[in-house]
Amino acid sequence: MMEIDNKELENKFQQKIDRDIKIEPNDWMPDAYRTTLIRQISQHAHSEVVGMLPEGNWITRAPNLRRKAVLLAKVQDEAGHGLYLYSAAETLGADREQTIDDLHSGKAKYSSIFNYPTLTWADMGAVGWLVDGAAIMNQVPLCRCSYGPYARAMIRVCKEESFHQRQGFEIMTKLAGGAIEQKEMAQDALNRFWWPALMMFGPSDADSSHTEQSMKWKIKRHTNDELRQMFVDVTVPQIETLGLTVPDPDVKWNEVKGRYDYGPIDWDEFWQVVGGNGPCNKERVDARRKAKEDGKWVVEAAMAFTNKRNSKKSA
Ligand code: FAQ
Repeated sequence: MMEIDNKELENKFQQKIDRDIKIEPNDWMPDAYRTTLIRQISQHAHSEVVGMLPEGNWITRAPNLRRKAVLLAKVQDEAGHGLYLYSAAETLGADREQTIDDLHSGKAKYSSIFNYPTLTWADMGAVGWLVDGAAIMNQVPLCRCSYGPYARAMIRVCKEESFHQRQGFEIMTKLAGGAIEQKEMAQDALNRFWWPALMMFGPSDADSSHTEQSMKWKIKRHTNDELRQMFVDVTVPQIETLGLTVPDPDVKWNEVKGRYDYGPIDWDEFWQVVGGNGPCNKERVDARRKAKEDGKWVVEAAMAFTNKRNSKKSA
């Protein structure tokens, strides 16, 4: 009997998805839909928060006050994105503390891209342009995700990411049009971030364990490879506009398919980084753990203050 009820609920649920009706926190949903969303949204939240580290590294070293103010604002935006996303995961019943502990214990994933170091100022340009550019490509379709709170959070996030992408492109434009040394710095940053940016979209469709089901549930609207291709198609002409060289000799316009072909991705490197063995994985997780430790007294003080106020109120 129970099984028949569940089947019926599942059918109704899928019909709603097929009719593009949003699923809201109190609506019935299959356990696996809830689990998938908690997984994806919390990984996304962690990515935003860990993503503050490679750029935070440059706030004190930005070349002038204007650059410093812009970078500071961008990094603060990422913190905000993390907060919306942790809240969205909470609407599904996730416990925020547990979610964050999972990041700190190395159990939870976050985007591979943030395990690469940011070595020069040009990396701030490359991260804004390529990493935020890839993030937008992936997140604009998430504004139409079937889960209401996630979709609505994405609308604001995408507006901000679009500002981030432009500030990165502006840095690259300045450097690419500057002295020879500056242009070389821009090219070097592009060389180092190009392949990791392509990997951000996730494994190839053949190796993506979640895509098929997530597409049926309209959590994902495109496959990883489709989004990666769209990114290559918009970014290659931008590289040409900057007067830089695409760091892949196989990139070539394919007249028949109406898109760029590109060379093979080093999936071994991707899985190594996802598995915790990238250049900065340890440093990133250690930094987040330390931030929690160092901020403990603030949380304790805030809790003590709230408790005191509540007991006064009830007295
Ligand atoms: N890194 O079956 P799929 C940003 C894992 S935000 C690490 O294809 P799915 C803003 C995946 O979790 C960037 N792990 O998985 C910013 C799964 O493992 P699991 C983050 C990855 O979920 C800019 C396994 O591989 N954006 O940049 C990665 O269907 C600048 C199999 O993969 C989001 O999180 C990866 N790149 O598709 C901040 C967007 N790719 O969980 C600061 C939301 C895959 O089974 C500065 N997320 N894996 O153990 C998504 O759209 C999807 O989750 C994908 C992966 C597309 C990332």
